[in-house]
Amino acid sequence: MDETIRVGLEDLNGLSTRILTKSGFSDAHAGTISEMLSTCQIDDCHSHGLFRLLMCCQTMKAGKIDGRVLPVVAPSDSAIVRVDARGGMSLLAVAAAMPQLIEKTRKHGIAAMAVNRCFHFSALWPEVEQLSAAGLAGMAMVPSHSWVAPAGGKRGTLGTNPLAFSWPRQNQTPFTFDFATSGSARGEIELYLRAGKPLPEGVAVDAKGNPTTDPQAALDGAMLTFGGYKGSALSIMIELMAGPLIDDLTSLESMEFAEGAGGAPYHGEIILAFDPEHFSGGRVADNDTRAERLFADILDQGARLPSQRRFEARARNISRGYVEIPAGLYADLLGLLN
Ligand code: NDP
Ligand code: PYC
Repeated sequence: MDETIRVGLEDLNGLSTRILTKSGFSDAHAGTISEMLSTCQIDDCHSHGLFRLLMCCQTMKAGKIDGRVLPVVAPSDSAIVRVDARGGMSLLAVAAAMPQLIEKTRKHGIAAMAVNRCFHFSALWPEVEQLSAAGLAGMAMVPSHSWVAPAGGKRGTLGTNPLAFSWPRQNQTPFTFDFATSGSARGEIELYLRAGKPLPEGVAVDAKGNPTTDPQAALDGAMLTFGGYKGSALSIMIELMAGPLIDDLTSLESMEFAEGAGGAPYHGEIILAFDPEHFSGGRVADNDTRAERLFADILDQGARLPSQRRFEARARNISRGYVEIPAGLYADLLGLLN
């Protein structure tokens, strides 16, 4: 990393909250957003840590979000909990519905949360890890804006569409992955732009459809899905599952809704949860042993599990008591307080 500034862990939430409340978010929204940003920053998830304060403030400036609205969780006897974010940021809505999702999953074995009408800027792993912390397996997905070309195309139709999964493990960190179905998150490309560095090959094409490693040309052109037609199909699935399935917008529609204003996309989110107790016929301990054998065989050959880097970063940052962020970003964040 270039020149960096140390931010003490005890200052992380306060800095974010001050910026968010100044920008117009209520204490409740600022609290859940700050918690998410600090959690990501402590794990060195730079594209969705403090950097995303810029997007949150841009979203407020764009004028379509309600920074003070409270979400409404619909009453339901079924395995589906629906929460209407009512045009606010997603996180307060997810927090309001998460206890019901856990309760319904324990009751039915499988349950889902559909979040509607939310602005969305965040990483998904902290949400699925709430499920694995409760002993459940969880998946989450969202569309975004139509920045990503489908395999074989050269025009943005799909979102960067992250998919996250978390599996509970006894007495240790869960097995979790969380990735964009584009070659990288758009936030990552923005970080390359800020650092003045070229992108890896194969992530984007320019506005004429030619491969590019220039971050600005990539942002002006179209991003590509990971894994060719396979990532493209996964991305389309996410559009459908977190869009039409739950009566919410696709990335194309989110982009139209924005009318060229910056900030976070506006759409829905789906979170699915599974209770191993129900699915394994009560043989959770035996099956955990078999899952652990799988993980051990991966590690035994020198491969790493997803999230291992993140858990190591968390341990390091917690033990030293601070995170490091680029000095340029820190200056931009302080600028948001003026
Ligand atoms: P990365 O490519 O950085 O990482 C994706 C996942 O792969 C992580 O779980 C990572 O673990 C794991 N991983 C990376 N390298 C290896 C390896 N060598 N072996 C095994 N596992 C590995 O993520 P993205 O840039 O695609 O996404 C970053 C974040 O952006 C995500 O949290 C996502 O939710 C968020 N995002 C949000 C969007 C939104 O609309 N809200 C849109 C797009 C992305 P580790 O962390 O330990 O490296
Ligand atoms: O990094 O692709 C991204 C992203 C989109 C919305 C929030 N993050």
